[in-house]
Amino acid sequence: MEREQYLAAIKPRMPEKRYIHTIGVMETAMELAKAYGEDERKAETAAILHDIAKYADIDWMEKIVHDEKLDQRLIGWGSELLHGPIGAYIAEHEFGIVDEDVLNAIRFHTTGRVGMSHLEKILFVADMIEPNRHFDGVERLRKKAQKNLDKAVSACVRHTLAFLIDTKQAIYPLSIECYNDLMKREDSEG
Ligand code: DGI
Ligand code: FE
Ligand code: FE
Repeated sequence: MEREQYLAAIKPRMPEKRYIHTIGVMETAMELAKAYGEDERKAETAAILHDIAKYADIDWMEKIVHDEKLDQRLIGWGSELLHGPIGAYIAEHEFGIVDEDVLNAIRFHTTGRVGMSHLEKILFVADMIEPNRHFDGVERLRKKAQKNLDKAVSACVRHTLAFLIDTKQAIYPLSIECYNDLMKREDSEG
């Protein structure tokens, strides 16, 4: 499918604001893909579809977690944690995406995971720094993303975890595993 077809397909499934965010993620992910030698079409597809499940019915999403034997730890966390894995499910089953890297980028875009691929890192960072994001520290993250993708991922993960702790929210196991993995890597690099 071409960009315009994907965009037309996602538009009715989300509020205007989320659609504008998605366009921002698409543009940012494609810039990062170009800068870091990743496939721009893959970045484009993953970015357009990344939040497609954000407004899906929670009971329906939990039923898919059950029926498709996805990570059962997802049950009870709500749409913030479900929309990545279910987005990957929709990308595969409704849009016919077969590229595992594209599906994983969508699947893990909220939490990250241990051993993220290049494309996964690009979508993860683009989601956080796209031009419509406005929060304290976003400029610093944007600068990091231009210099070093791994450092940008690490800074984004730390920013999200600090926010969750500050706002007294539970941290999903994958998010912690991702953080630990990144800190161990940075430690061994000195
Ligand atoms: O879907 P977006 O808003 O574009 O961004 P996202 O998918 O990265 O994150 C969605 C929300 O999920 C965001 O408010 C932060 C939150 N989140 C990320 N990791 C965790 C989390 N929430 C909880 N409770 N636990 C996590 O580990
Ligand atoms: Fe998301
Ligand atoms: Fe997003």
